[in-house]
Amino acid sequence: MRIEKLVSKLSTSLTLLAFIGTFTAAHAQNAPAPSGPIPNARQMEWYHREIIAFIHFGMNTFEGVNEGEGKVSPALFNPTALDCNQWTGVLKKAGIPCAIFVAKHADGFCNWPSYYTNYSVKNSPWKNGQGDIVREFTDACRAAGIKAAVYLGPHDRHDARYGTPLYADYYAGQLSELLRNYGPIWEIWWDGAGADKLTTPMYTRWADTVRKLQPGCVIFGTKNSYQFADCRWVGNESGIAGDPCWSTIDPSSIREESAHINELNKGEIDGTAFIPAEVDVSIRPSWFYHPEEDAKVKTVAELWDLYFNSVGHNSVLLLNFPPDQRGLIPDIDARRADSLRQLINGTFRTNLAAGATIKTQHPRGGKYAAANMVDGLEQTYYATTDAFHTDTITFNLGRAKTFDVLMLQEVIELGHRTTGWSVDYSTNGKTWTPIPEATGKQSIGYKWLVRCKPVTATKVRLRITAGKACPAIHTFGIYRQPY
Ligand code: IPT
Repeated sequence: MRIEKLVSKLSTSLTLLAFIGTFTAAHAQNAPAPSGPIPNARQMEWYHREIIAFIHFGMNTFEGVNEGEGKVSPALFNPTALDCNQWTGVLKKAGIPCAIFVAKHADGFCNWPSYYTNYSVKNSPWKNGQGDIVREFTDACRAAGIKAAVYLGPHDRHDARYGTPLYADYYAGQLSELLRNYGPIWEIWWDGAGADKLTTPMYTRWADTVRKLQPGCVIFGTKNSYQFADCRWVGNESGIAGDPCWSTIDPSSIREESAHINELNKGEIDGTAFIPAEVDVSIRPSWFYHPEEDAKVKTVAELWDLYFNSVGHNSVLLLNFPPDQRGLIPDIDARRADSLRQLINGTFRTNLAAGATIKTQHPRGGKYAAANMVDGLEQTYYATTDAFHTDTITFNLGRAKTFDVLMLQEVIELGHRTTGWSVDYSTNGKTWTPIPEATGKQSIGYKWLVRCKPVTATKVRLRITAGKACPAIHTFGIYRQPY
């Protein structure tokens, strides 16, 4: 009797298990399959930063140049009021979640007391040679909840080992110092500038060091470090990612950089690797601080343009804030960063499409509901059935609404899917007018933003084409800029 009961219980459990198994499989089966190259976990974390601060500070700040030769004495290096907490205060207020500090630029001067060279802060008058800016920077970042990252210039004009096999040891030693002793480092920057004597075998060794010591560290790779790049250069230093801007690219375009500036800028739809663009640009004309540029700090309108041309083009904005000779980010730069944040938050606070009644042509059904596009949630999305690579999605706004910004996000974890899209609007629900700025677009990726002349509409319609796989849309948003 007892055994019978047990057997019956067991068989019920087995049936239940089998049911759960079938259900899970059916559910998983229903999820759109990834298409083409897809991002890794580091790249997904990187995308979510949206803006990263670049901090160029070093001997160049005191020499008054941008590309020092590494010949001046460390005696010249003497910030009078250096305060990394001031930097992180500025960044935190501006909502910038990650900062890349230039530990060593091409002049070879090290902002930390490296064991491997005398050309560093340890031979400067600053703090009587007892200081370590990488320490102060990483401590300040930790205290402010900002992700610390470093630029360790591969090119080195000071060190005699540059261009010899010994340089590989030198650089590996410095990399270990930076990646072992300062807590989590979220990105390492391998500038391609002047890096022509650096070979892929060298980078292979250094990349091993990075992966071993800091598995979550994003690598900005250029030229011969192409195989290790999590993100690529965008082909200019003026803050402009292409339209379209695919995250996919042929890695050889990164290796042979100068002949492929256009590919770096726009990506390649059929590229074999997933290496999105990081858009490096300075808030001032130069990378390093020069007093004569105090009147040339980018205006809020210019920063707003940069935001749309980088974050709004499926890329991450790497915006440089160079501290001055005191070792502080000037007030004017801080105020501009602040205004940019206010503009971003003010614009994207309310999605005017939230609550819309949505009609689509080829809904996949199940948990891939159309309403997911306007729910503001990270995990949910809309997809069509696998059989259809096009859709027309109509958002009935319920009443006339005015907007001048559009946002689209696709599920980039599943690869680039959308290859064409346009947005139209209607005021009577019957006839449609194209929004010129949002017509004939191509890529979406993690995020695509468009500004347009103000549009007042009761309905908005997204027409979408996907090349190789059904579209999977995470967000559709319409917004009004706050002025
Ligand atoms: C340019 C490098 O060639 C490229 O690899 C990348 O590192 C880029 O800088 C970063 O801005 S050189 C520059 C003078 C255009």
